[in-house]
Amino acid sequence: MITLALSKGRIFEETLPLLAAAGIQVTEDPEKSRKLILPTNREDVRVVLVRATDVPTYVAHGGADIGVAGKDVLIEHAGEEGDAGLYQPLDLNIAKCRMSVAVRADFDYEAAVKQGSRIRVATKYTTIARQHFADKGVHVDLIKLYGSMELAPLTGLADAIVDLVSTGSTLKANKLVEVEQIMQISSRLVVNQAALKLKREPIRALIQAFESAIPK
Ligand code: PRT
Ligand code: MG
Repeated sequence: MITLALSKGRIFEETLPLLAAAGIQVTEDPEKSRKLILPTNREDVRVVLVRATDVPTYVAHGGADIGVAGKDVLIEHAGEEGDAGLYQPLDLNIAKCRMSVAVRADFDYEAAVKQGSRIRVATKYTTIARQHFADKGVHVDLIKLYGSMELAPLTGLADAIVDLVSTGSTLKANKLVEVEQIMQISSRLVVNQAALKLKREPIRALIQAFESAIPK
């Protein structure tokens, strides 16, 4: 049996065509079912639904053999737990967005950076943010949040946020402006290293099929 860990929503949706290329169809709709283990048309493949941030944990510890996770999630996971046991053979080029710095329109980010003042930055992505500002030589006080980062500059909790942006409409709706792009983000295939040895052939076949179907 091969167990694939996916999160509901955009990663599940955008992984479906890759699975199809491997001849795999998920036979139940996660939006309609309450099941956390979904069967497929192949008796030897099943999908487990987990939170996006839990995918690397499942795969690293063998709760799943393979999984799909955003680069953001993988960097943060490695920052907290290291990346032992996790093999990342493919960038799937799906669930694309970017990691950016955003501020209130009336906050002069460039001036604050130039003056060398301490900037208060709220984010869920503390590993990425810490590294980014360290590389720039900017002093920051990081404030860890678990959601609704946009609120932080609006309430005075922080001067800036580090968050994912795709269309930009969330920032716009909250009157925030993107002042720096830190990195492009897409989702990767992650494989449990022990499973790669023990279930070598079926996993290699999956990796190859996925690779042939990566969107341009
Ligand atoms: O939502 P939930 O709390 O359950 O979990 P999650 O946010 O971890 O999962 P999910 O499914 O939302 O995201 C899974 C992965 O998709 C992330 O790890 C990213 O790699 C990738 N991805 C791609 C995104 C986005 N695009 C994205 N736009 N993840 C989140 N967003 C959010 C962003 O945080 C912001 O709140 O969408 C908002 C901005 O979108 P725009 O279009 O308004 O700019
Ligand atoms: Mg989300």
